[in-house]
Amino acid sequence: MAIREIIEIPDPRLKAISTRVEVFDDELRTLVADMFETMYAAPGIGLAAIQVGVPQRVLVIDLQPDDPDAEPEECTAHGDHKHTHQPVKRTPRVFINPEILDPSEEFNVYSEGCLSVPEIYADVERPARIRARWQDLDGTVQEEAIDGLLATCLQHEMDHLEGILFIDHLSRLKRQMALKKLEKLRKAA
Ligand code: GNR
Ligand code: NI
Repeated sequence: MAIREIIEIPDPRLKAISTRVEVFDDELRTLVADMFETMYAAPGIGLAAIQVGVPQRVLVIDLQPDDPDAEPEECTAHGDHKHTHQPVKRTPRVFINPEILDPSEEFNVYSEGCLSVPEIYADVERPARIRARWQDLDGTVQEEAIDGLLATCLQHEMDHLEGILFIDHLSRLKRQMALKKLEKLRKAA
C-alpha cells in the first residue's frame, strides 16, 4: 500500500469525467487500498480516484476515520476525573460505478470541505435521501437507501466523477470569495 498525492485546484484533471470500471482485478484492489491509506492519512471522510489522478469511477468513504489500532487514550479534559476514550471503529466502504436513484425532494445543508480545495468550507444543499446502486470490489451490484452524512458525502464524491467540485454549487460571488481565500492561504504558507 502507498499514500498517493492528492491533486488540488486548479489542476485541470479535477475537471475530467471519469470512466466506468470494467475490469475487477488486482490493479483495482491496489488502487482502492492506496485510496483508503491516502484518505485516512489526509485525513478525510471520502476520496474519489480522480483526486489521486486516476480518472476511474471509484470512490472510498469512511465517516469514522479514527485509527482502530490506536490505544485507548487517557483523557483529563473534564477535570481531574480520569477516563479513556475508545477510538472509533473504522467502517470502510467502496463504491464502484455508483449511480443515484430517486433522490428525495427534501434537501439537507451541510458545511462541506474537499481535500482538493484545502481549508475552504461552505454550505451545500443536496437531496437528503437517495437510493444508491454501485458495484463492490468483486463487481457484484449492491443497492441501498442512504441518508444523513453518508448521502451528502456520496453525492460529493460522485460529483468528482463528473469533474464537479463542491464550490461549483456556490453562487459566483461565494465561489470567488472561496478561491480568493484559498489564494491568500497559499501565499501565507
Ligand atoms: O473529508 C471530506 N469531508 C467532507 C465534509 C463534508 C462533505 C463532504 C466531504 S468529503 C471530504 C473529502 C473529499 O474531498 N472527498 O472528495
Ligand atoms: Ni472532494
